[in-house]
Amino acid sequence: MGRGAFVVFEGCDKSGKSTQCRLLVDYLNSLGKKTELWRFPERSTAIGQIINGYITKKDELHDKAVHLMFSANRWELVPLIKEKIASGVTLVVDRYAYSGVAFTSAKGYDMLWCKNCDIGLPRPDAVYYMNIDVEDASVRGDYGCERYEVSDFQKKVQECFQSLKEPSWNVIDAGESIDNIHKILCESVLKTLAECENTLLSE
Ligand code: 2DT
Ligand code: MG
Repeated sequence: MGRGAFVVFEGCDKSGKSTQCRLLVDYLNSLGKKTELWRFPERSTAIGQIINGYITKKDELHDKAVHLMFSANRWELVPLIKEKIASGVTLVVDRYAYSGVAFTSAKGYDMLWCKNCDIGLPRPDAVYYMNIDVEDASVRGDYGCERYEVSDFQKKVQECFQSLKEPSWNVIDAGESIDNIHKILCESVLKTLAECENTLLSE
């Protein structure tokens, strides 16, 4: 049996990442492909709880300190990521290091500094960038409850994502219907699964 795939979704808040991740995970499991839904920040760990306090505006932290916390939250789960993928489980991950860099550099910090602590993390086999107009996103759901959920800041985050974007990213028009996006993603992810089965996870 080949390894699982490491699939990451990125984008601004309310771009539909979580909805599409859930649909995709259900679809892959329905085909008998063992798949788990993950997210970063993973708020259940000790580090994740500190991050949660910050995100929910309960606690204040220095921007650089919280940036390193977000990164540490990924690093603490690297052994489990590797173990799952080696055992044939596909991980569909709602946000990863690109969010880390985009959100902190949107505050005005140097992008290279932001990237440094994530160097060496497992590299996703596929990145889906949910591209949405920030104004359209702002009228979706309960936008506005957590830190960062303000249009002006999201616009900066969007710009930072644009400068982080690599040629290999799959840019998805997140203004499309849920069904259409889901269909596009299913087809694309099945290809990724087949392609990475006999390759190694890279850094
Ligand atoms: P959710 O909206 O996905 O719950 O995330 N964030 C996320 C960072 O600032 N740095 C990171 O490394 C990650 C993974 C994005 C909560 C917020 O946390 C931000 C939104
Ligand atoms: Mg959010």
